[in-house]
Amino acid sequence: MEVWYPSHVEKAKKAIKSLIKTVGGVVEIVDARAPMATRPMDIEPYFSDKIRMIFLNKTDLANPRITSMWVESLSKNEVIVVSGSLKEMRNVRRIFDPFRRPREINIAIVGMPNVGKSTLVNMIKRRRSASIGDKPGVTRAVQWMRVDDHLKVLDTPGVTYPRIYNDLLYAKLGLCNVVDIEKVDFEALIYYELDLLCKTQPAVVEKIGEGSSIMERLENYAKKHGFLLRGGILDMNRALLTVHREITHGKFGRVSYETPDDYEQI
Ligand SMILES: Nc1nc2c(ncn2[C@@H]2O[C@H](COP(=O)(O)OP(=O)(O)O)[C@@H](O)[C@H]2O)c(=O)[nH]1
Ligand SMILES: [Mg+2]
Repeated sequence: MEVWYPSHVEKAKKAIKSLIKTVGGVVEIVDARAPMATRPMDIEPYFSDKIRMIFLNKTDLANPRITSMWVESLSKNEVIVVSGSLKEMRNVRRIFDPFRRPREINIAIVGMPNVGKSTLVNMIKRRRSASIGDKPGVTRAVQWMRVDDHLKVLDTPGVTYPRIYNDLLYAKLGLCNVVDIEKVDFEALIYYELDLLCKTQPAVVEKIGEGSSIMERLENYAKKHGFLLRGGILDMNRALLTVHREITHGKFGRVSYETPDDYEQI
């Protein structure tokens, strides 16, 4: 499997490295449906002297039982582990409670594409309308948002990119929308996704439609939805893309794509 976004990876890593220098704490946002696959592992060495939090976001889409397993298993290290759904959260500031110290602390948010970094930043911004610059009149690349008297958050989250080295990881990242479906061979990616679900979550695949194979199920799905091309041919691409969107947006239920046990066996 090819490395995805090869040039961005190094650039993003460099940017995060310098961003991290200015903070005392880091929130790593991951997707609760695949917390390990979406974890920004290769930049974690930069965080050794920081207060670290892993925030499992999008719990509204994940299997709650598996999310609890992940929180427990990730908490074994010296990391604060929190789970939740930014979409459903009322008081977003509470995410930062574990960082509170008597003196002021600055925090950076990092994570892979689409995990919810901007959502979190915007939620903080909405609470405190003005972001605060370093010094007035000085050109600055960095903006801080004050959460309260003791806590400031960097308003430019660090984007990290996965190094994709196998089909399984690629499928998980596709299912978490970390991989932009419009920038890749979506047909191949969605088949990897469905293959993963067939093996681990057959009940989800059954919801696509009747059939003894994925292809047959997709055909029935296309028929049921009237996805037809000129001449009455089934529009299978549209079926694939719609199924992908419905699965990843929770229309087929709350599904997790990996459990801690998948990793302990290695
Ligand atoms: N279902 C669900 N969607 C979320 C949640 N948090 C963010 N999203 C959605 O995920 C998508 C990506 O979020 P965004 O903040 O842009 O991610 P970023 O790329 O990390 O900045 C958006 O469509 C958000 O509305 C959540 O807790 N649950
Ligand atoms: Mg963003």
